[in-house]
Amino acid sequence: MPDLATPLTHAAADVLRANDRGEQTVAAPLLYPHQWSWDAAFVAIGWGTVSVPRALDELRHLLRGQWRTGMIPQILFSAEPGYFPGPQRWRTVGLAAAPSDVVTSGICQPAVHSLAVWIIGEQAHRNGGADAEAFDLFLADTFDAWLAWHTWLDDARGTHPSGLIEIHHPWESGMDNSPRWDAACARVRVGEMAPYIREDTKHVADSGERPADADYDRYLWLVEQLVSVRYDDAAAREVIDFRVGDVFFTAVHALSADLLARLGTRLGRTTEAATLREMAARARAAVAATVDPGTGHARDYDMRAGEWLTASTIGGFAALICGAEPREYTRLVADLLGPAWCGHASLANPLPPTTSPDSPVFVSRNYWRGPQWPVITWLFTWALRHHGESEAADAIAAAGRRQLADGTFAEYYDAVSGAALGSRDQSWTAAAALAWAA
Ligand code: 9YW
Repeated sequence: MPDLATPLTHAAADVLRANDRGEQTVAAPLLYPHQWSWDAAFVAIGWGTVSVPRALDELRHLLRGQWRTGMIPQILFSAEPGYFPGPQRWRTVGLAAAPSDVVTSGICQPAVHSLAVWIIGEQAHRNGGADAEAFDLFLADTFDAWLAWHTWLDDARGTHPSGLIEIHHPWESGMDNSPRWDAACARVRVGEMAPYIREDTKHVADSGERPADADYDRYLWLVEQLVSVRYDDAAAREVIDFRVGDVFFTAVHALSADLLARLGTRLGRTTEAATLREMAARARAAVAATVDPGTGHARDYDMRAGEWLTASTIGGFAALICGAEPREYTRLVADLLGPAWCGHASLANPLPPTTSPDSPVFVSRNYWRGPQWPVITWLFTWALRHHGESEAADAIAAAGRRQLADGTFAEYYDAVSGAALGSRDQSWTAAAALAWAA
């Protein structure tokens, strides 16, 4: 267990408690008053260091939103106001594939959930006793749900010959306005739709920290396109203006599927474990195949235009998440720590910026266009350690903890000035603080 007497972990646990709504934790007070899919996974990891049963409840609640297709949706809506787009825009209620007792959005987010299950399992077994028992029960109960999620990704979103997991909305990447999507977004032709008022800009001091209005027009238009085919995956592949192979999502799917395979083996589900391992191997090979021989970085692929997407972003380091051939892995670690990334002279903290400061599209304070996101930093540190790069993991984790010492638990940080940005008391930032202390 982390030392809860440490002021940072104590404060982090308080943030989770304040954002706790019983079985679900809102992603952030005010700005994100619902349960988000990948936030919930990270938040559950944080809860696991405080209370294993509460961590398991978080994931069970998320699974209440799972679609009959296997998709785990991006948002499970609570009754709290203040977020746009809400259920009226998503129009998922009454769809045969959607759950009948929970209202959700109609897209997904990166599949970090089996990673969370794995980490909570380790914590539970370190604690032993009732925690270990509760975890084992949970795993037996939910294994098929996580399996269905990865199977859906493989079947419905892994059909392209590249083997990359395809996304139909920038929100599915979790990195909304990243320069990763600029070229593909420029090809979205926004049509007629009902007017709307953004809520997000009301909750931040400066709208320059958030996606632009033109981005939101595209986000809303893509929702219209998905609604027009009632979120049918095959039909969406035909109609959607944004159809992109997301290399980071693919890497996360590979890592999680591998970990779920190991959990499946423990349950005696050897056939399913073998299927998951094959899925992971395919996804890992797909990530490796995207590597630009010039930069050594992984690339996303615009399936509509048939073009690589080459912005210099954190997505280029996808192989660090899913693993790669050892020499390649070591080279990427050196690059991440080097002068174009964590070691860039302009950075306030030696942490991965979401876009390289050397890139012409880098903006140090704008959302996914440059700032450092503690939860992404934490994910890289976990993956680096998992793949045997403990020294790099320790160095980045130490800097990550120093960044969080300001006690704001900000959503993201200006990469150059070091200022806290976006929401304060963001749940997954608090979870990162707890996970680093565990
Ligand atoms: C939105 C909740 C979500 C995250 C996303 C992040 C942001 C905005 O906030 O999305 O309206 O969904 O980009 O990764 O899950 O924290």
